[in-house]
Amino acid sequence: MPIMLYELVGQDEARPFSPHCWKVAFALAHKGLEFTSVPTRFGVVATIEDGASKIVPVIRDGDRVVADSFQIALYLEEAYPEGPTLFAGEGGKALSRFIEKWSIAALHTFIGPAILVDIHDRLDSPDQAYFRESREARFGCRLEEAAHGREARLDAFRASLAPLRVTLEKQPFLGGEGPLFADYVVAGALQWARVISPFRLLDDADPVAAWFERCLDLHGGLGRRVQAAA
Ligand SMILES: N[C@@H](CCC(=O)N[C@@H](CS)C(=O)NCC(=O)O)C(=O)O
Repeated sequence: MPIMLYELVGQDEARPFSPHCWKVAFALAHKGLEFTSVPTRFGVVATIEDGASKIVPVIRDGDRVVADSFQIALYLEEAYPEGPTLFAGEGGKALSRFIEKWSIAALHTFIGPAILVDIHDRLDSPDQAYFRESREARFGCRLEEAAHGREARLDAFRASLAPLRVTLEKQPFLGGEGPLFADYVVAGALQWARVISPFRLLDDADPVAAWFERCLDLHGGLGRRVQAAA
């Protein structure tokens, strides 16, 4: 039986948008594993798999239920050693942790506020109320205020991607010649915005944009199965 991946969706079940769920979808495909996406709305996240987790992604693989994108990647690496590696060894696991933290600090802190209203508008109405209340409490302001001025902050965001840019000018993937989980961590953040928001994060001429396009091409174009939000 294919692995089940609980993925966050809004009004359109065919458009999973969570960055962390995308990391796992890419990781499953990287390992050559079939999976079934289980569209999951905010309102039911806490009830899936008898309340196994308050957040998604969650996977069920036979008897095993695993939550959290990084834990899932570690699980896949251990359970499916015959598939292509996600980490290229213990050092790669530690370095991927750094990339995860950097991605949260450099990408999520800009992308999250910038696309809050776009996410809200694409949720179904019970989820919209939950999302507004929980995110306004988290950000300490209205969703609209958190997103306000995103165009003015865009140049600084693009400049902050310099470590990624100079690396990807020298090699096709963060993993080197081919992708590793570190690529999916960063690509998941960019895919979050691509799927849920018409706000364009990257300049087309940026080597980061070229790398992201390569990531979208991987695994039979998995990332392109969902078109960019219009
Ligand atoms: N560290 C976790 C973070 C997962 C996470 O934040 N998931 C969000 C969606 S992107 C969630 O499920 N939120 C539920 C909620 O806000 O109620 C991971 O890497 O999987």
